[in-house]
Amino acid sequence: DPYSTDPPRHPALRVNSQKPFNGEPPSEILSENYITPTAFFFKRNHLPVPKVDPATYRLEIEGLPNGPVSLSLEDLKSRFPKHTVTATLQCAGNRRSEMNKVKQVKGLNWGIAAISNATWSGVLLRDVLLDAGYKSGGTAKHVQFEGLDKDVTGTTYGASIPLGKAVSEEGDVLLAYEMNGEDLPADHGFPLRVVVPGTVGARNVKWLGKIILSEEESSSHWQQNDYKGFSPSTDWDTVDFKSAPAIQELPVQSAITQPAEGAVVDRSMEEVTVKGYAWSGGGREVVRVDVSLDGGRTWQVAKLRGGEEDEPPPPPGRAWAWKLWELTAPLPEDAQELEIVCKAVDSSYNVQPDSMAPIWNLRGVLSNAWHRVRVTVNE
Ligand code: MTE
Ligand code: MO
Repeated sequence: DPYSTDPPRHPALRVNSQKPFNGEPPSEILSENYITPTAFFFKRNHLPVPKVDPATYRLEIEGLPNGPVSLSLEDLKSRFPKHTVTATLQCAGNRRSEMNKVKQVKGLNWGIAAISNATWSGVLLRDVLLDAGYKSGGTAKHVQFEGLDKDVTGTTYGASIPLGKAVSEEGDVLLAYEMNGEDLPADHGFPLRVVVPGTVGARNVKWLGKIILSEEESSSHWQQNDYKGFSPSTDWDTVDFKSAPAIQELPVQSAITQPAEGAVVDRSMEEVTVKGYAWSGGGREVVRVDVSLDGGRTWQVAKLRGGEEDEPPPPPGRAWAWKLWELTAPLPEDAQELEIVCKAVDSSYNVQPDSMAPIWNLRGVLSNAWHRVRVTVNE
C-alpha cells in the first residue's frame, strides 16, 4: 500500500477521501482563528505523501541561460533572506457540494472549508531565480513546478504559473519551508513547497522537486485537463480542455461558518451572530461583506477583521490573506425561519453570483455563489 507511510491526521477533519487523503476542518473552526491551526488546515493530496530526506533533498532548476542549478535545503536556508507571507489557500473545488445539488459534477464533494489561512516562511522564488541566472527578456513565459509525489506509473504532480507572477517584486511567491512557524508538515509538502499567493491551491506545488522555466505551461494532467472552467452546457462528451485557460487567480468568495445549516436560534436571545470568511484571488482585497437574514431581500454590512490590530494593512493588490467577518443583528420579529446569505465585494468591485446554476460546470470548480444557510427560530 503506497499510502501506508502517510502521516497521522487530526480526527476532527471531515474526510472526503482516505487514499489519497483529502480532508477539511469543521467549518466553525475556520472563523475561530485568523491563522488556521496547522492540524486543521485543509489537506488536498492527489497521490501518496512522499517521504523526503531533508539531508539529501535537492531542488533542481532548469531552463536558465547558464544551465541547470541544484540547491540543497541548507543552500536555500543559508544563502537567501527569509521572508514570511500570510496567505490563504483555496482549492478550486471548494464548495463543490453546492454545485452537486444543482446537477452531479465530477470531483471530491468539498463543503465550504477547502480553504485555510497560514503564515508561510521561506525564500522568494524571485531571489532564487535571479541568483540562478534568470534574466528578463528571454523566451520563457511560464514557471513549471514538479512535485516528488508520484503515481504508480512514476508520473509526478505538476503545475505552472505565469513567469511574470514568479519574478515580480510584488508577486510574493515563496519557496516555503515553514508553515505557521514550524517546519512544513508532511501533508503540506515537507521539506519545501511553492506558495503562490492569490493563486488557486493546485498551483501551490508541495514536495517541490523541480522548477522549469519554459515557453510552455506544465504538461501535467492537472494543468492541461483539469482545473479549468466551462459553460453549464458543456458535458463530458463535448468538453475540449484545450479551449479554456488553466485556473490561476480565483474569483471573489465568501461563506458563512456560523451558524451551521439547520441550527436552532432561540427567540429569547433577541440577536443572532453570523460569522464567516471572505477572500479574493490575485491579491484583490475584500472591501465589504453583505449579510442578509431574509434570503437576500434586505442586507446589512458585516464587520471585517484582517490580521492583528497592530499589523499594517496589505499594500494595494497584495491582499493575499482572507478576512474574517461578523455581524450581530436583532432577530427579525415573527420570523420562524431565517435564510442567512452572505456575499463579498473585492477591490475591483467583483461580486459573487446569486446562485450556482448559471456557473455550474462539469468539474464543479469556481463555486462562489452567495452562500445560504437556513436556521429555525425557536419560540
Ligand atoms: N502538490 C503536490 N505535489 N501534490 C498534490 O496533490 N495538491 C494541490 C496543491 N499542491 C497537490 C499539490 C492542490 S489541488 C491543492 S488545493 C493544494 O496543494 C492543497 O494544499 P494543502 O494540502 O497544503 O492544503
Ligand atoms: Mo485543489
